[in-house]
Amino acid sequence: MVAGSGKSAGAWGRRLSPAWIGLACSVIALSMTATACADQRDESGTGSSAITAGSSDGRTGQDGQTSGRRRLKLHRVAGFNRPVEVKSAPGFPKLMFAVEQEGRVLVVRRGRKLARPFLDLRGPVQSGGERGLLSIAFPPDYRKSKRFYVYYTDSTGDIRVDEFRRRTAVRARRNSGRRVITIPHRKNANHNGGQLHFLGRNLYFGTGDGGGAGDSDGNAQNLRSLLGKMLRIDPRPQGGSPYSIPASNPFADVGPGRPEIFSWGLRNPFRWSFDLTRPKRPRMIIADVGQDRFEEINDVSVNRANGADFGWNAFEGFSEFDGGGARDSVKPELVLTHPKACSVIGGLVVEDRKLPALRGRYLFSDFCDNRIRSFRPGPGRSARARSTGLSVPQVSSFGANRRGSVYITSLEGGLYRLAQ
Ligand SMILES: [Ca+2]
Repeated sequence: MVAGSGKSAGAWGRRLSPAWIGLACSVIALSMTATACADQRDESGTGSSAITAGSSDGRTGQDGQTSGRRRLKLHRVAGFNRPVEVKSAPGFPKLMFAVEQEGRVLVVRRGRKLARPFLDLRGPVQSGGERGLLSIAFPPDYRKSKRFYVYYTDSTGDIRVDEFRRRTAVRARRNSGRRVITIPHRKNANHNGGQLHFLGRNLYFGTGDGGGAGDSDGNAQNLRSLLGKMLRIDPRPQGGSPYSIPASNPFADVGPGRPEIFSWGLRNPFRWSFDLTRPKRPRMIIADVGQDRFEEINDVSVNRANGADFGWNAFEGFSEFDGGGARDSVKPELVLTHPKACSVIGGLVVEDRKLPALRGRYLFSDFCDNRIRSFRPGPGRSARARSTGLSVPQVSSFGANRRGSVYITSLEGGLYRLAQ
């Protein structure tokens, strides 16, 4: 990242500020005890000012107390080198895959990290700041097809999605790589987006606006650019093409936009997820890192997201940024205000029955604030975030295994499992 330039250069890779270090719960404490440290700011009653409820009048929400009779805890599972994602794979319920920013994917089997990496892409991946290997995704037919996908920045800074195949359950074929899509991204090192998820056979991924600050190139609202977008493709080769376009994409056949575009108006959707609580009505919850004032979390049905404008850079949060206007853009469900928040880290909706305090709630955090918080998502709700009482320094992502157990990664190295 570009040092010392704060928000404009460091969406989620911002350097530690002294104030932040003072407030953070140390990773050593987390690793030595079964119970994570409580968040001091919640106890002091000053923790609510960073959250604004999801309404345009900007009223301030309240952080609640830790919910449930049994306390939530974080168990340290394993350590990695700057983990940025943790994923599970269909058909392999005992495995978790941890993505290291530098370019490796490692396997955790029944709670134990395996020494040999699943995949090592440290050669082609350019890592550092916000760049690196940022995501992995396994399609529903992974067990049979053996195909999976990775999202990374290459030696030029361009964004790449490549396909690989597994050799065994715990080892990929390094030489099976196939380029699916390359998205030019050489101008700035920041805002690379970076998370892949499958819904059915289609692969969705969010890209950043091209970096710098303020989207000075106007990419997010430019329907001829693949930057600042949620994209959707079927990543299997078809008719000589490395991927195909789902017929229901908004610009699949005609229109002003590139056919890969699913949604636009995003700044840097570094972490986002599907909410499959109601499988017939899937939702997308997109945490979009903000500029200098507001972090935002958007919660819409997949149907609504198809062809939707999430506002940037006309709006930052609810506030006009460049132009504003009466456009029909999606407004955030929840906004976090600076300076306490700096880079929202999107999480997931908890489905684990063993986490009754959080079941049905959306977990998230912020890279500077680093408290783990939640709200109840869904249509027609005004989101009210409350604290879990837990903090993870340099929090980088949330993931779940096939049974719904929730995991959290820290750039400091820790992979934690949430328990109650
Ligand atoms: Ca927005």
